[in-house]
Amino acid sequence: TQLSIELDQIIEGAQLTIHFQPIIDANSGQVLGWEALCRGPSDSPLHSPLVLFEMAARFNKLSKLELIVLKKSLMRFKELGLAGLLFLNFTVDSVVTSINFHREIFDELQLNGLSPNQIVIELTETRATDDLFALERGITGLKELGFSMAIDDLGEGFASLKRWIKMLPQFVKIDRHFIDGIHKDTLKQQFVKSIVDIAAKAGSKVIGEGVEEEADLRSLRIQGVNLIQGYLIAKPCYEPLSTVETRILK
Ligand code: G
Ligand code: G
Ligand code: NA
Repeated sequence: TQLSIELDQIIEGAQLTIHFQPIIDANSGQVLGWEALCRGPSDSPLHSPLVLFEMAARFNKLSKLELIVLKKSLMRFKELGLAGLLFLNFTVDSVVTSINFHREIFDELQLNGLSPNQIVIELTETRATDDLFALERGITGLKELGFSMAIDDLGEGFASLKRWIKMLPQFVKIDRHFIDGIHKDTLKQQFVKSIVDIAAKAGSKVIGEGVEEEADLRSLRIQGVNLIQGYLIAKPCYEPLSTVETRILK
């Protein structure tokens, strides 16, 4: 079909672009790092990474896609001269089931003159495997190579919160659903507060995702969330300014 042809073209590297969105310290305004977000061709349903990754999974081409996204992200990060940490999204599958993949990430970094301590690997809480033993082994392996870990979209499944925290990720990212409108929602405030408390015990830093409003940012800071990402600061961008003009609350 037309879509599977497009998928192959994307996997060959053509038409795949990487956008970057900053993650900042809301107190100092300093950029902590950048999340790489991939995009297919703008006129295709595969523009959305959600659709793109679902298609790739269905055609058994997930690891090929992840490798090309990785290559492009590293190349573009260097090309743009961005400073700070590079946050990369990976599927749990690739991290858990393919130990070779760890080596591939490592080798690609070396090719680009980057080191694992500049990389934060984001795993989404919801698309987790049931094989917790394998997951833990995969994460331990990556940490031993010097990578940092982040749990993405935290809050989508509250029951799994404790088990994720057990893996002592350097970062946890709170899903934007819990951020949106937090300034007028005491339940969301309590939820975020409890994540901040548990994360502190685990030594994880908390990032609030999808911050769009100043009032929500203010509320997040009251709950102890100082690292933020969202349209309020900057949208994901093909050519981001390396110095993000931040609007920091006094
Ligand atoms: O940028 P956008 O909101 O369209 O992203 C939608 C989803 O796609 C997000 O959950 C994001 O984590 C995921 N995504 C974006 N880029 C990548 C990528 O390079 N790899 C993986 N596995 N997921 C990605
Ligand atoms: O699941 P993950 O955290 O990787 O999702 C990142 C997605 O969230 C990207 O698709 C990005 O475009 C989107 N995003 C980033 N900031 C905001 C925001 O402030 N509001 C909304 N609605 N989406 C955002
Ligand atoms: Na992410």
